[in-house]
Amino acid sequence: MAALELIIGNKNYSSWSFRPWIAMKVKEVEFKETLSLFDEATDQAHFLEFSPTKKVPVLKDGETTIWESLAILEYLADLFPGLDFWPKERIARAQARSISSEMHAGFGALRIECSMNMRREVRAIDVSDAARKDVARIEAIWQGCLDSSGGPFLFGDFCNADAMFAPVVNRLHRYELSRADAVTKYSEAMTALPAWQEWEAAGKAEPWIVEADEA
Ligand SMILES: N[C@@H](CCC(=O)N[C@@H](CS)C(=O)NCC(=O)O)C(=O)O
Repeated sequence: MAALELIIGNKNYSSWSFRPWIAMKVKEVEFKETLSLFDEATDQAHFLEFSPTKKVPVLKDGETTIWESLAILEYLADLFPGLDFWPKERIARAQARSISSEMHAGFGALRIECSMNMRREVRAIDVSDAARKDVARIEAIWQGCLDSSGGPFLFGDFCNADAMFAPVVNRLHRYELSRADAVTKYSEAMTALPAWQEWEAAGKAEPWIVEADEA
């Protein structure tokens, strides 16, 4: 098997990069990590050298390029069927895919107003009604999943759905957006992961400031 390479942006802000990265770490998949930094001056023109959309993350498997975080997670599930990137059980798997698609396509207000920011001080900001609705929907998803599975992750063991929601744990905490029980419990499980802690420590140590992501 060719070596896998995951190309990501920085760790402090790049929430889409974080998703496949944490899934691969938790599932102990070996990969080469390549950081390709954002460059506001050129609008990331250099991303076009490896990414058809000029966005990160990108997974390279030999000559093959896979882009879009959710497609990367699907590819990993195909590549490593024994690692349960999706839940084993068919209905749970369908639900995990439903909420992952919802995350991939939605929650725009929350994502735009409250960028993932690993080193941000914990401080509330004024957010729109749309962002509040996003938070309420996330609380309901997490509560429903934890009730059904018994936790500690959305479908019991960590799976791709958890990878898709991982950056939201940072947002709800850093912008003081929720006090729901499900959020507290789920955030405890997520932030206890060595993979989470590795990413967060690396993000905090980065020197780069992206003004647009500093709410
Ligand atoms: N839908 C894409 C979103 C990727 C995305 O927006 N990535 C950001 C970084 S987190 C990016 O590369 N931005 C650079 C740009 O838009 O120029 C995915 O799921 O991978």
